Amino acid sequence: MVDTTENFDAVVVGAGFGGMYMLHRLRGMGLTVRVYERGDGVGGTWYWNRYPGARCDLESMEYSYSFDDDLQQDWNWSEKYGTQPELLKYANHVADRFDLRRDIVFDTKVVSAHHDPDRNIWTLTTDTGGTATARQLILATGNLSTPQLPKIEGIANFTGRTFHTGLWPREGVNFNGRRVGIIGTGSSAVQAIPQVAEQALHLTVFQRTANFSIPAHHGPLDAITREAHKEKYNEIREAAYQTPFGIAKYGSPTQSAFDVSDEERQKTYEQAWKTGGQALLFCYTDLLTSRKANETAAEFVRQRIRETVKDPEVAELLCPKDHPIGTKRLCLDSFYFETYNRDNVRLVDVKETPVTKIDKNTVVVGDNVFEIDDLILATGFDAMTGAAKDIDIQNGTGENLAGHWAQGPQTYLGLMVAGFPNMYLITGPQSPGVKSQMILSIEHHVDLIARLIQKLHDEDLNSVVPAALAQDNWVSHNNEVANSTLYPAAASWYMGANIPGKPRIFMPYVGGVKQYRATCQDIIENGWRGFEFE
Ligand code: N01
Repeated sequence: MVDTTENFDAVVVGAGFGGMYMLHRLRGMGLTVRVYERGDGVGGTWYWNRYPGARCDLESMEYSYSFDDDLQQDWNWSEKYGTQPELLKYANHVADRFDLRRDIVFDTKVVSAHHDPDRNIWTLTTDTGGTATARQLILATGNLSTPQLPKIEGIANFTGRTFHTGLWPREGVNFNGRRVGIIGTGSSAVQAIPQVAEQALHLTVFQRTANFSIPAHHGPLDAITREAHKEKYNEIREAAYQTPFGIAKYGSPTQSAFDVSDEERQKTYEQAWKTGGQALLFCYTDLLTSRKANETAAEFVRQRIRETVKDPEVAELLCPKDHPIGTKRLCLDSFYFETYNRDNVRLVDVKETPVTKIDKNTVVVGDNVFEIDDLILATGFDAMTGAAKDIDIQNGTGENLAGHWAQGPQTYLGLMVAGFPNMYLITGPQSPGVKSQMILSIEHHVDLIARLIQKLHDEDLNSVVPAALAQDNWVSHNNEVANSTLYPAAASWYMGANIPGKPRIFMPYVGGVKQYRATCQDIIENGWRGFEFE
């Protein structure tokens, strides 16, 4: 039989923003690289999440690549927050500009990756029957890329159309004249609901947990603002590295919510509300560490909800009361709460009585039956670990990644996993990734991975792997940092709480981008402390 195995220096799984830049970077080092992508195009999150209203919750001038100055100078964002179509256009522009597609195999899912410790080689198989080997394996599989479909009795018998926000049809969906039901009120739903309500005959929103949301105050990006930003682009990027979340616009606050009078605090929140976006969370130092401080911001937002929503009962249902503000991803919206004033929108609380079953064309909640034509599942993702665990990753010495992570993810710096040599994660669990400007964190990890691989090459080394102790210490540190904040108080996807049976461990690193980068730098200056080279 002819061996059709293809051999590369490195294989990258995923052609989102992480995989694309990794490919570019490794190619620049003279390596042969193969990227596998399950979609038929680049863009990752922005390829899959095409639901109406999908846009980034970070401003486009910041949420973009910084690695190439010509790219950031040439590209013109047209809106304050990048829309999904514009972000996808940008991803395609980058792919064309750097001629990335010739090394990407689309429509192909990596099924397994097995390491051979004797040859120090990874062998990958794909769902199209392909096999490839590589010394280096990079998982650029994304943090929110494994859609979570709720296990509701009878859901398979639904006779209408069903859509998950993270698997939205490329051709779009027309809801004209349709009775639509949407399950979920997270960031995706908060963006989709106002748009679907505009089109549909009727929209029923099934809400389990009310969510905090802040107006985005979205709008066009004028040329003067854009050019002024571009003039200072490098300065602004540098400033972002010194902030908690890698966003130049949101520096570290300097005072406690109780260092100021009630009136002053109210004024500050009002200003943040007018600014929109995540600004509110950056008003005071203790909003994410003190329940009492947090409550001042939470109550401010609840008051805005009560002012906006005309029906007091509906308003009260929409007021989040079971988690501190910011401990679930703070949503950004355009007229979300206003949408509940429409005659064709109904809010159904499914906290006390969950969705009991779905049958033919109905959603049943206890004794209440709701007739719908279309069902939107805005039910989120098996976040941070789902995509990597979906691949059968074996290290050749008796361990697989899913088993290694059975009690929750364990990594060193969110970058590598003990026992899995030459396998790298881009913005993996226990890195700032999802708690930062993602592209900034992606670029940081890609650069670290490139430096590690370069070191192997320069020093004629076979492999790198984190020491088990270094990993244990990092995991403990991650947990300590998280436990010193309010984040674990919410049943969020950060905690794995949205997936039945998933271990409840706070997954992202919340010590901040500035601290994380300083730690990485210190590790490098100390001979890549915690990494073992062979
Ligand atoms: O998913 P989610 P998402 N019955 O997990 C509910 C990023 N993002 O796709 O909270 C009833 O947040 C669930 O209820 P509960 C962003 O980081 C960014 O909206 O578990 N309800 C929740 O309301 C975001 O955080 C952008 O009680 C059920 C919802 O479904 C992340 O992606 C835009 C249920 C899931 O919310 C994920 O957001 C979009 C059930 N059986 C997304 N199962 C921007 O950049 C689940 N739910 C703006």
